[in-house]
Amino acid sequence: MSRSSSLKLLLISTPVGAIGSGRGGGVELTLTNIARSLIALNHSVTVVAPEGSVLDGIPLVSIAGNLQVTAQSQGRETLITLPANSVLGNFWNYARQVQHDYDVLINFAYDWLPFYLTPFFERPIAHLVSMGSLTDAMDQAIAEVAEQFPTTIAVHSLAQAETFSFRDRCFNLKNGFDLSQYQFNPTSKNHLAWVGRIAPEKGLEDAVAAVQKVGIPLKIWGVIQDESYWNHIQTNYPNAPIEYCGFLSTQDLQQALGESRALLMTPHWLEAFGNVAIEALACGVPVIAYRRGGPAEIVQDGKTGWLVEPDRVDGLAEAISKLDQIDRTNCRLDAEREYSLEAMGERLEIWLDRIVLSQT
Ligand code: HBI
Repeated sequence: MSRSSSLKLLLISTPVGAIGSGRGGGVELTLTNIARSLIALNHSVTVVAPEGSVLDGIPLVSIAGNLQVTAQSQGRETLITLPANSVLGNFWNYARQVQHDYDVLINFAYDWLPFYLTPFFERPIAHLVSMGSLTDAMDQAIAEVAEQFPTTIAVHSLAQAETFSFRDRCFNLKNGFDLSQYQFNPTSKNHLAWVGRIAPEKGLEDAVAAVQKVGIPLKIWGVIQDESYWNHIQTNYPNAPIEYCGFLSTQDLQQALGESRALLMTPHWLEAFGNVAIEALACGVPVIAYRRGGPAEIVQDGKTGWLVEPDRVDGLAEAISKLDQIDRTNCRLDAEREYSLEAMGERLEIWLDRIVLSQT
């Protein structure tokens, strides 16, 4: 039975950065796309986010307070911490007061507080978990919610779910994008692309080693998050045909990315999803990725790109030599079939239906 009525939804954002600042990372784009997808399905959406957030045309409640430290920079034994006057605490104090104006609250923070508070709220809280397992304290907080409210946890990939003990209670939402913002480019110039935070876990040095081997230029876009890592690459590969092209807006990035022969994805950590893989496919750009994490579930080997054994630079080089076998039209079609706002909207309806029905 599918629910025909529209829902009143309160989306509570990540506390690590204002939406539009870039400090929130992938979840800024994810929250915006989920909000747009839900509005297109005639639900009523309000977003709670740190002051300074920008969200065109979507009702926004800006909350003051001190930002949270990012979780991925910490070890498994990391203690749960909150700054004084935490924006996270202020988010959930507000949510507690207004909860009866909504049918479902959706949490986007990878932080202890919203999970701990879930049983104390009278309205259901759905949680979109944005990363794989990182710390013991967070694993326990999420597992307790998964135990007590088994329909409420969503993830971006099966590989991400696999990192948790409650893997069978994760709903695979994947992700979804406004594909009208990405122009299909049937042809390419003679260069490859790498896009992401320039930091060790992203494995840029493998892509550089591969293009040094095959002699095809590599254009690099993204924030230089780890300066010493970037310097290490330039020192170790002085003759590699690489060019750093800065950090671009979505509009400019998709224009530049679309001219590439392929996107190389070389993560050394488990990417929960890999948003940039969809952005490439939407422009008709094949993806060559390590068979690891979210990208391994996105790339259709031999059809929309090539999957390579993890950390094998020779495998990357071999995949690059086989790019002519990939039809760029298939890349765009796959993005439209599986990763459009409409396709994600269908998955959102299933997730929310189960939560609402389990309330009755
Ligand atoms: N760290 N503490 C914390 N809370 C978050 O919500 C969070 C984070 N680190 C990264 C992050 N969210 C987003 O960039 C995800 O898209 C990965």
